[in-house]
Amino acid sequence: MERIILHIDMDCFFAQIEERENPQFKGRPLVVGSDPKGGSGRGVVSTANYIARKYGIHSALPISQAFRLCPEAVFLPVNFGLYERVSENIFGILRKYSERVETVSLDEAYLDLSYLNGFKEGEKVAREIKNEILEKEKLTSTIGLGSNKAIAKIAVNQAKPNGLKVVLPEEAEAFLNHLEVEEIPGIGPKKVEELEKRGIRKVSELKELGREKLRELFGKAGETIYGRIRGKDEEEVSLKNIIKSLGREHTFEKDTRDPEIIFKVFDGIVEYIWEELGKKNLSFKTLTVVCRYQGFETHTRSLTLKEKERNFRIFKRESKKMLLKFLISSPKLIRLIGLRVICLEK
Ligand code: TTP
Ligand code: MG
Repeated sequence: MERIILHIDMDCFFAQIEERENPQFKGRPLVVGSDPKGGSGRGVVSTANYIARKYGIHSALPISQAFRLCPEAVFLPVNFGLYERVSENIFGILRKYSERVETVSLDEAYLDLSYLNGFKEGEKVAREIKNEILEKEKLTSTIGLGSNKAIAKIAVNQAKPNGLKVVLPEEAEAFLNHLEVEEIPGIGPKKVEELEKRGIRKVSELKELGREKLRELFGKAGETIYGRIRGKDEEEVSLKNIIKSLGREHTFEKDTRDPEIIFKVFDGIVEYIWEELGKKNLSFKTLTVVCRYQGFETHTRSLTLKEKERNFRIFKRESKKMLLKFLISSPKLIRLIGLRVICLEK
């Protein structure tokens, strides 16, 4: 059966909420993130509004660099609680339009609209969703519509900001052929580089590689990529109830390798996240530890449990094991550590 999949992603989410709350900053470049401290701050940018992006400022850029690029920008701290409340309101609106809603992050979701009668109706619903969010929350969003999740997501990336893009099933193949390989979800920067060495830039060129070659290049994911670039992506809009990911990071005032300092900070992070899980009555399923070494080289390690879990000892033990591996595997000084958790309903 032909599916109608909608992907929605809010535009510069944290920054747009701050603009709404602080109308006096309208029209100015605005950056949400850690304190730039006049250029000596050591954290990163969470996000920037589209005016600030013109200066080259983007998510995950060191805040000191953002300050250098545009010292006159408005710099605001992250008010996570507020963004979470707004996110819940938005998801509430989305759930009126489909029983199948998969929330991917605070500002992003997939809806299965296959119950509708064709893409014309799908487009109408997409407009209604955009309008309702704008009316109720005063926020703009971007929506992509396609016959699977990958196409819907690519459509969103192309239509940003405040856009709506529909890729009809009969247009899908031509649409995909024209893309650069990095536009395909699942093909990261490292793979893009490898492919480029083989002279492959466009999806149409990638299609010339057979199944076997793709499996060699991408491992297990090769099969998924093989289908995806041909417009076949069977992945369902999941009802797994991944509610959200919770995370916290810490940038040390000075790069360090002192285990006492590092583990003291990490214990604080572990306890903070555990408390948040408790307050929201959530279980955890995936733990990701982030470690950024001196010079900004950033690595992550993840553990996904077979079953969702609610045991603090496991939570703490597994997180610390991953952090320890970072300490052992490199002699470099550490700049930042963090922990992110994918949570599920109890
Ligand atoms: P995104 O949807 O990736 O970005 P965005 O909504 O700010 O901008 P866009 O219009 O391109 O969608 O992420 C949603 C929010 O998540 C973002 O507003 C801030 C937060 N975030 C971070 O804190 N750090 C990050 O590195 C990224 C990518 C996002
Ligand atoms: Mg967004």
